[in-house]
Parts: sequence; structure tokens; C-alpha cells
Amino acid sequence: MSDKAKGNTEVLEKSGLSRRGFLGATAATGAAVAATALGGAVMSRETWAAAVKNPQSKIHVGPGELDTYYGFWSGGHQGEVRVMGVPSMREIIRIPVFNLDPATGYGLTNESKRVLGDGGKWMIGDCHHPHLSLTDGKHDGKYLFINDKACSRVARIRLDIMMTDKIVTVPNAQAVHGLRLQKVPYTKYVFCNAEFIIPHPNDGLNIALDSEDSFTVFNAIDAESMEVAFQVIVDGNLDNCDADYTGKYAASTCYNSEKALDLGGSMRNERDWVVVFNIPAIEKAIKDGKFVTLGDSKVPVVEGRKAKIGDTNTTRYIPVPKNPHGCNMSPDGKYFIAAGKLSPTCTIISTALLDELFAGKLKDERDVVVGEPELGLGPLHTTFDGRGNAYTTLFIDSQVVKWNIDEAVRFYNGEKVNYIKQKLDVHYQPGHNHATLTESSEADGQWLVVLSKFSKDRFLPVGPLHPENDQLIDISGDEMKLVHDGPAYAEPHDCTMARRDQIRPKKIWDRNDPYFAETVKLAEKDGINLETDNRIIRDGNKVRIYMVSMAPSYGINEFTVKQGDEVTITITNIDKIEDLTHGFCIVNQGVTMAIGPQQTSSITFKPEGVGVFWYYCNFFCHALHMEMNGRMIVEPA
Ligand code: K7E
Ligand code: CUA
Ligand code: CA
Repeated sequence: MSDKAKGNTEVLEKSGLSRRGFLGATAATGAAVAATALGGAVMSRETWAAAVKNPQSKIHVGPGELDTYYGFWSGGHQGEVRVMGVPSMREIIRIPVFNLDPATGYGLTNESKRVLGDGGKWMIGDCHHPHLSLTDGKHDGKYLFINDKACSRVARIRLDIMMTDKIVTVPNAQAVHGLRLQKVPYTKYVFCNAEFIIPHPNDGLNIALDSEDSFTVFNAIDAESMEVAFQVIVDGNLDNCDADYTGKYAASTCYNSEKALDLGGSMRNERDWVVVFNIPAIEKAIKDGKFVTLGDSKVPVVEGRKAKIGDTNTTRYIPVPKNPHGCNMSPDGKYFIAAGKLSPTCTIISTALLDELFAGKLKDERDVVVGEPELGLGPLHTTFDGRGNAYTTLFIDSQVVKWNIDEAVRFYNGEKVNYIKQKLDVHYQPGHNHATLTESSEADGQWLVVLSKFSKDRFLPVGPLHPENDQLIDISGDEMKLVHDGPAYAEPHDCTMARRDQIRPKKIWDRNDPYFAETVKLAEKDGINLETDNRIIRDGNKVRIYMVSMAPSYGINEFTVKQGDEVTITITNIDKIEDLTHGFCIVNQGVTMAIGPQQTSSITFKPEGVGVFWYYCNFFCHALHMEMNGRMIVEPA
């Protein structure tokens, strides 16, 4: 066990749960313990080093060659998304979402401020779960959605331009964590969990968190309008979620069924639960007027607490051990798999039995559980290869365990079968893992990325703050083979991958793009043709400057404003050449933005000080790029 793993065990022991206690607590059968102890083939350091050095090796993407998969990485509390190439694990670009991005001017330009709305005052985020939109269970290349736990938001990225185009703040909620998409018939809803229990109203008067008026909500956001379509009140808290392949059910894990306010309390129950949401029943309840609204928000809020659902039949609570974390739907649509975290097990929930559960035909909620394999210590998240195998991260054991789902189901039915296929050491303490196309019906079992939380000795030392370690594992054969380590800055949590033919980004901007349509409208009000006009318009103490850019010059070389003016600069890049982006930066003014080919970008600011201020292009665009500059003159008031 690594020192970090030891550290974790110590933490757990202090909180009354020993490593042995884990195993003891879950009535492990002898056979299951034997299966866990079996372990698996671990590729030696020499073998994988040789595999990586071999230029013919599968993971080597040579100069000029393209990766076969797009990877979209959460940028963690950098509040962004990172686009990677897989299998090379090269970072291709970053997409700012909740954060300030000086390179593109995201957070500074008027276009990005319209996207950010009120949340623009924060400019922080905590991204965990990036997910790609689907049609008929397959990635359709339209959108990527991602949560912000820090400010309770959900953002949408348009994949054709790879930019964030809408953000919604979820009302009546604190900390949007788990996020998954409706897969069938298409991504109509973005499902997401508000994690923390808060009082309603949260007015500072009513602060008892154990009262009936304190709860958290499951949310569905309309993927097109990006408005919250409905919320469901639940018992306990909410962690991760997923949706099925019929479009009917979503499920979320809850680790705090105790509604405890401290660590010990939240580990009191041997079992917490998975909440299953019946989407058509929720929609019907809303149609029938069986909802309330909370505070100022107009979002319909449906009752989903056990004791209160009445005839709306919106939810069911399936007991699962213990502080469960990951919730993952298998690509064949058959199972929701909840990872036990404080139990060494995963719980397999059959989607085929959910109709019967909601129809009241089952005696017990646990009757939908068709397997509960013992896998190892600290199971967090599960991913799939499309060949019937599941891969679960074991946080405490620092391993990924490959296991066969149907064999685990047979084992649960009493058959003596060893469902564990292999255990592979990873470095160190993995959170999510993610196989290629695993969240779609096309899971192809080629690559597995393991997002290890600690890197410790895997990279050159960089001081007390370490990067994480994203490890690439070849899962195309019978045996998992670790082939690459890659550092990741704080702190991705999760990623998702699609085949490169499934993502179809534009090469240059469309002049009618909605991203800057509002800016175009404002220019039209000033009688400006953005593609030809270079003009300065004074309107009281507001000055609007319109210019084009074409390598290597701006349409306006010098302009004059007065101290105290509010200045808006709108630039249209009339170059039509792929990869010809210009920048606009005014020295000592905190003004910077990018203008892609055929894009219009604008920025509004109040100049600081008086005098001559040079502006220049900060994207290399031409042999005379250094000469692409001009001057803003600020006259004293
Ligand atoms: Cu496990 Cu936020 Cu998906 Cu972190 S969550 S690991
Ligand atoms: Cu335009 Cu550099
Ligand atoms: Ca608990």
C-alpha cells in the first residue's frame, strides 16, 4: 500500500472504520474474498516503458498524425474544459467556462459577459462532470455540458465553435455536483444533482437542517433553452447520477441518508440509497399541477420524498451500501451500477425491473438489485468496454479492477464464478475512470483513462502542490496495460471521449453566428457595416469604436477619447483564412481579446489615466505581426 493509501486508512480508522472493518461490515462470502485477493497481471515498468518507446506502438501519434479520439477533460477548479487528443494525451486547447481566460478575453468581452450573466462577478468554478449530448444513445457532436459545484451552475459548450454559449444558475440549490444527460431519444434534459441540504426559504431565520423544510433537489435542465425544467425534492443528499437508455429513468446516489452535519454522522447507516427518478411520472405531475414553486423561482418543484410522493409516483429509494459515490449506466442499457465507496462492493440495479418497481409489483426496493460484487477497497466509479466488462476504480487500493457484469450477477444467484478478471495498480488513488465511448451505446473498449488523484513520485517535483496523474490504459485486449502517465492541473475529476468523426468543429466563424449576434445588432443600430466600416461614434460620454482587422493591420490606427469616457471597441476580423486569429490588447489598460477569422469581438472599459496608450495584436498572424498596432489617446477631462 502506498503511503497515501495508508494515510487514508488512518483517516478511516480514526472515524471508526478500519480496513478490516470494511470487509467485515459487508457479510463477504469466502469466495468473494478469494476473488478480491486474486489480483491480476500488472505490466512491469520495463514492459510499458518499452511499449511506449517503440515508435510503432499504438499510442504513438507521430508528427502530423491525428489522434483517433477527442477527450474532453473537466478543468476542475480552474473552471474550464480541456480538449485532449487520445491516445497521445496531448492537450489541444482549453475552453474557458466559469473562469477568466486572458488568451481569448473570455470574461472580459461583451459576448462572453452575456454568456456569464450574473455569475460573471465570480469568475471561479469547480467543474467535475463533462458530458457530450446524444441522439438515440450515440454522441451527436452538438454540445458538451458541465457542472460548477462552486456556484451551483451548469454550462453548455457548443462543439462547433468549442465555446461556452449558455450558463444557468440552478435556483433553490447549493453545489451542483453529479451531472448526466438524457440519452434517448435525444438529450432533451441535462440531469444534475444539487448536493447540499439547505433550508427553504434560506432566509437566515430558518436554519434547522433537520426540519421538513430543509432538503435538496434533483434537477432537469432543458438542453436547448438552458432553463431549469423541473426540480424534485428528495430525502437525504445527492451525489452522482446517470440516465438510462429508454429515456424514462435517471438515478442518483445519496451518501448522506442520515442528513448528518458531521463526518461520523454521515457514516452511521450501513446502507444509504440510490434514488430512481421516473421522468414521465414527474412530467405528468407537473402537467396535473402537482407542484410548488420555491422563493422567487418559477421552476416547478415536484415532491419526491418517500413519505410524501403520494400518487405522483415520482421516485423510489433503493438501499445500497454505504456512502455510495459513482452511478454509472452500462452501455447495453441493462444496469445502473452504484459504487459503494465505504463498502468494497458495487450494487447492480436492473433497469428491466424498474417498471415493476414503480408499478408496485415488487415486495421490496432491494428486489431490483441483481448483483453486489465485492471488488476491493474504496470503489468510486465504473466504466465499460461494451464487451460485458466493467472497470471500477478502487480509491483506497489504488487499483482499477476489471470485472464481468453478467458473471457478478450469476455469482449473486449462487453460482461459483470468479467475476474478477484483473486488478491493475494505478498511481495513485483513482477517482473517475472513463473508457472510450462508454457513455453511449457505441462503447468500443479501446482506451481507458484513469484520473488518479495523487501523482507523488510520477513526475519531476514541482513543489508542495502536485498535479494529478491521468493514466492511459490499453483495454483492447484481454489484459489491461498501463501505457501513459500525464499530469493534469487541479483537478479534473472526470473526462469523456468521442470518436474524432463524431465532433465536427468549424474552421472559421460564420458571420451569422449567434455568439456575436447581439453585438452585430448593436452595430446595426449605429448604422455600421462591420465588415467594411472603420468609424468612431461619440454618444455623450460613451464612445463606440468600430474597426476591421486584416493581417497585419487594424482598420483604425489611432483614436482619441476623453478621461471618464466609457469606451466600446468592436473589431471584426475580415480575414477568411483558417487559423488566422488576431488579438487586441491595449497596454496598461487590462484590455485583451481574440478575434477569430470572420468573428466579431467587442470589449467595453473605462480607460485609466491620460496620455498615449499603444494597442497591439497578440496572436501571431503575419510576418509583420509585431507591426500590427495603433494608439489610443486619452485626453484629460
Ligand atoms: Cu468522484 Cu465530483 Cu465525479 Cu470527484 S466526483 S472523483
Ligand atoms: Cu494580427 Cu498578430
Ligand atoms: Ca451515509
